[in-house]
Amino acid sequence: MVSTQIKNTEFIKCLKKQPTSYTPVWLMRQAGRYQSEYREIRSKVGFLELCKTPELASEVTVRAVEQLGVDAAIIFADILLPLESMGLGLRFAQGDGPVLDNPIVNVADVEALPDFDPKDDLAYVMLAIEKTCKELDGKVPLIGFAGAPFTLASYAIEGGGSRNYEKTKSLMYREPAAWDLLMRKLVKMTIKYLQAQVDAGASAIQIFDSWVGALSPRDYAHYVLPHMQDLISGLKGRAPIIYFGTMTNGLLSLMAKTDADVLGVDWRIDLDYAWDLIGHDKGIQGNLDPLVLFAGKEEIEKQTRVILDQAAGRPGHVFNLGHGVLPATPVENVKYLVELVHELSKK
Ligand code: 1CP
Repeated sequence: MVSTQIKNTEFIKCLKKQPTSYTPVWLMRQAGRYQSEYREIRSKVGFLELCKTPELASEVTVRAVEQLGVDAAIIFADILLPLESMGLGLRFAQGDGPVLDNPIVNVADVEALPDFDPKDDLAYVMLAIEKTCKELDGKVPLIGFAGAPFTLASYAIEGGGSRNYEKTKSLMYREPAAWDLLMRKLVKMTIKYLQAQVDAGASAIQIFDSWVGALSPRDYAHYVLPHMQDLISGLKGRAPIIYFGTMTNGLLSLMAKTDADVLGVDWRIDLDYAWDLIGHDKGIQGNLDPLVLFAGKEEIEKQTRVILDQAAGRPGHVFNLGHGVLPATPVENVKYLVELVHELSKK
């Protein structure tokens, strides 16, 4: 347990919808391939080895904060790590996405999933968090994270990334009892995992439901929302919670029925309209298109101003991209964006 006093509390205040002196900003995938220092480390160690070596995971986490001047760090890890502990056989194939060699196929596979304790099996994540908090010395708060049950299930069932989620939705529709059991097992594991991250020093939590936008609102309401409500209420009070998804325009008013403090939205919706749908009792995070960082400075400024104008200086807006920084993004544009948000939003 690390109890260093956090110096820059703007991000945490914002998550609690308290007034801040400027709009806090951090970026999903702020540590990654777009940085030459990251590519240098990755030329020597594999991605999983990087995640499992607390010194290195901590180094890339802290470097992103120092390089960009963002208001929060996010621990370098991956949402898929718990699936390895569940025996699904995670690997990252060169140039391709993740592969799970033993995907879930049927009810028996769901029943056989081990009831592991993330505190032990994923101890390397907690060690990386402790080390990172020490390194940061309270400079900015650290975000802990996990995948949401639907997004995790999609990898566990498809055996990797997917376009149409055929196997995932087939199991959901055809084996509702197995689906329900899988969701409940993932919720139970994720509550323990995120609690362990908070105990290790994380000051906030983000739950990534990157692919939940593949569902219709009625299927989300029926097959996923009750589990998200259990997950988030199981964590409530431990640390502020951000619930993020993409392509969620039709789901936002349902996602708002969870106890999340803040919803993360992508760029496919105007921020002011999204906030109306969510309700102003919650905060909002987003929502610049990551591709805008491939544009010139003028365009970046124009689009950043639009988002800040739409947020209208209300407490509870965390500036972020609508999804992660892409590997080919120019580093100088990422730095420029952070400076710009700070400068334009200063009160
Ligand atoms: O070096 C490399 O090539 C690895 C690329 C990479 C990185 C940098 C992967 C593989 N994961 C990560 C780190 C990561 N993943 C972080 C670090 C913290 C930070 O943001 O700086 C986080 C929060 C994640 C979370 C994650 N992993 C998500 C949710 C966010 C999102 O992008 O939607 C998902 C879907 C994953 C799965 C995953 N891991 C890696 C890849 C390439 C993918 C996506 C594959 C796919 O499209 O299905």
